[in-house]
Amino acid sequence: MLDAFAKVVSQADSRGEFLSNEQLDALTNMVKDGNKRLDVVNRITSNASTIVTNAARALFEEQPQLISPGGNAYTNRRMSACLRDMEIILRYVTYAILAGDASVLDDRCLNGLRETYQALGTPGSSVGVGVQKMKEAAVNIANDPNGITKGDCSALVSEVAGYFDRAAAAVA
Ligand code: PEB
Repeated sequence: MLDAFAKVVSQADSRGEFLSNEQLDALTNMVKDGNKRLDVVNRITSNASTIVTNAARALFEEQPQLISPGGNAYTNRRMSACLRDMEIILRYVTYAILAGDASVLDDRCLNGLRETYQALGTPGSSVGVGVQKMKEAAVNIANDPNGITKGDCSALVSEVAGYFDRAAAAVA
């Protein structure tokens, strides 16, 4: 598992080079915007159950076959497995946001997930739709101007969106 700092160290070391100015500049910017990053993680984390529940509800509204008899989220057992999966994915996305690097999400969550869903007969594309819905909610929460000093969060928000897109693409 890497974070943005460990990543540049490993890249530089594999070439036996000192850190480049570009690498140091990028990390300096990351440190400067560190409070924004922690705020976004905090906001998503504190709203995790709402994000998961609303995304699942919207998914089942669009794809009611999932909760009809024989559907992949029919029965309490499958429904709770489904909500749990969405929560796991959201949790790893928050780790990636904090680390500023996708490797924790890739290595501990997404690696092999597509094959797991294929083996279970769970429609990965539907999981992908659920993840996209969590993305919309998380981005709205991150961009909410209430209760914070206003600033430019566009780069951070597109990084956040990118982790959700990565998760959705890994299973769809
Ligand atoms: C991945 N999901 C399920 C299983 C596993 C995962 C390993 C099988 C074992 C179990 O049931 O617990 N586990 C999960 C994950 C990690 C992990 C992400 C990452 C570290 O360790 N059903 C739907 C929706 C979707 C869904 C499309 C959006 O209709 C999910 C939610 N996942 C779902 C369901 C099951 C499952 C298991 C229904 C149960 C499948 C079954 O037993 O029939």
